[in-house]
Amino acid sequence: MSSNLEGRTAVVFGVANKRSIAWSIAQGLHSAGAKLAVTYQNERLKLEAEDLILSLPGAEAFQCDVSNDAEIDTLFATLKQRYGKLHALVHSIGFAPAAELKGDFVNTTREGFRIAHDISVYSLIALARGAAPLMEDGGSILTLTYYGAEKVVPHYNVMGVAKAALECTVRYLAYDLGKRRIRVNAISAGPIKTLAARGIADFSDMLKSHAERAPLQRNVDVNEVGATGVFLASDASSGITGEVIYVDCGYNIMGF
Ligand code: NAD
Ligand code: 0WE
Repeated sequence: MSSNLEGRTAVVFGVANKRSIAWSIAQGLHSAGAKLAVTYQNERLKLEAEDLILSLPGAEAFQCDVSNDAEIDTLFATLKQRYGKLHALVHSIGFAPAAELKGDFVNTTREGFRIAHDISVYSLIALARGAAPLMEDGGSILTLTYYGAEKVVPHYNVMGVAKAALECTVRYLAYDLGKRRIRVNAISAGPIKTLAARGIADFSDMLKSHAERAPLQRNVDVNEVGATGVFLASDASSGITGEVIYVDCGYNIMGF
């Protein structure tokens, strides 16, 4: 088998279970021939995540809570020791306290705002800084965003503000890291029923109206996001950096 990521090493953050967008990207990278390191957040998710990760031949599992600088440092020291070089990094992490995704945006708390930005935005900067020295041959960093960064999606609230900051962070990192031949991009995915979407009131109604409005008249499949992740990690996208690529069945182009 010869694929476009043969001889490359990638680290993927954000696998919680088999529905995770990170899992779909990890599977895609693995099929394309990449050697994989996959991380999960904590002990609570370990059992389920490790089972999945270790089912990919050659893949290794590591724990890393991105709110903790020491865990990030330890992880990259381990990756350097284990793999030497890194070619791609996937950041598929977002979090705000559940209470912030209910009720009115005007009631966003200082702590809710801080946590959402720390976990969903600052972590990309910290991970990029950790990965860059290992990307000696250049590399590709990608993250996941959502349309609520640009237009109001009721109840997305502080996550919308955090995703706007994330998209801007992608541009600033792309500028900084461009001279080291490291590209940084975001995929703006349409709504997908993952763990992060569970418990969101009216998510099913949202999926329905999304499918009605989108030019392709359906919702996005998680594996379409996975395939775009493989594209952005590979040399096929060598001229693209600082960009937000929509994988949303065209939803974002509609005015009415
Ligand atoms: P998911 O719940 O499977 O993934 C979110 C991941 O974030 C989990 O693996 C969780 O463990 C991880 N995480 C949270 N806090 C962390 C921390 N402190 N340290 C390390 N990891 C932490 O859900 P998903 O839908 O696959 O979400 C992945 C990304 O995709 C998120 O950035 C989300 O905002 C984005 N996204 C999701 C959708 C959707 O509709 N599901 C649409 C567009 C963008
Ligand atoms: O980015 C997301 C989800 C982000 C998310 C989800 C949760 C649920 C559990 C962040 N933090 C938490 N915290 C929790 O405690 N999406 C793009 C999916 C999503 O979430 C929404 C959406 C969509 C779409 C919330 C409200 C409205 C729409």
